[in-house]
Amino acid sequence: MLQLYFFPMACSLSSRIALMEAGIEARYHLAHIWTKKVVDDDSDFRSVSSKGAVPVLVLENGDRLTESAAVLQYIADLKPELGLAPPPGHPDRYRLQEWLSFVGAEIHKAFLFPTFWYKDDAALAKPRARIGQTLSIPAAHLATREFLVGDRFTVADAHLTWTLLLLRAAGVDVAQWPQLADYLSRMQARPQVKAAIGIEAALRKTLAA
Ligand SMILES: N[C@@H](CCC(=O)N[C@@H](CS)C(=O)NCC(=O)O)C(=O)O
Repeated sequence: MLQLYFFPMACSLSSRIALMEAGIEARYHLAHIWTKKVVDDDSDFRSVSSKGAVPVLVLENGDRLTESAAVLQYIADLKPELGLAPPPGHPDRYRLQEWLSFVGAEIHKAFLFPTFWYKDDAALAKPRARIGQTLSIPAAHLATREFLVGDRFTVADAHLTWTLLLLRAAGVDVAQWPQLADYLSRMQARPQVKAAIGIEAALRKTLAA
């Protein structure tokens, strides 16, 4: 069985959404990203991945895969019939990778990561000034489309949904972009997306308490 190391409401939520949308059972291990402890057994998360970051997907053969873009495509390719990623070689596969890179680099690492990890107003001035311009890109794209790639839900939607969920806590009101707000509502209405968020939001509250 696949295993996913995750931290509730962190970027590994996209991988949980992908697994649940694919109907793939997995064992989930909560890895605390600040203490670097695996909560199951208090072991050192860095011995699972030297990056000390979620997601880590442990494959059936024991190999460990990191980086959301790779993990998400791996999960999608386990169930090609569901179309969670366009097939390798299809022109839309590159569109999927384009969006996974954009979400991972331009929204996650350029804005969410420094906001939650550094909390330093001076250091955050430039990321804050830039995030509106960044979000206007998917907003314009989604003005005429239901999903980021093609005409169905893909793992790129799982990843964008996660970032949009966190923006409010990072001080950005997604309602400024009605297309993004509508898109987020549509994504949150998907039963598996809603269930995945419900599980992680509840776990996150337990941790904060
Ligand atoms: N490039 C990686 C970034 C992973 C990442 O930054 N994960 C965060 C949670 S959202 C984390 O575990 N951070 C802990 C750390 O960097 O020490 C990806 O896209 O998966």
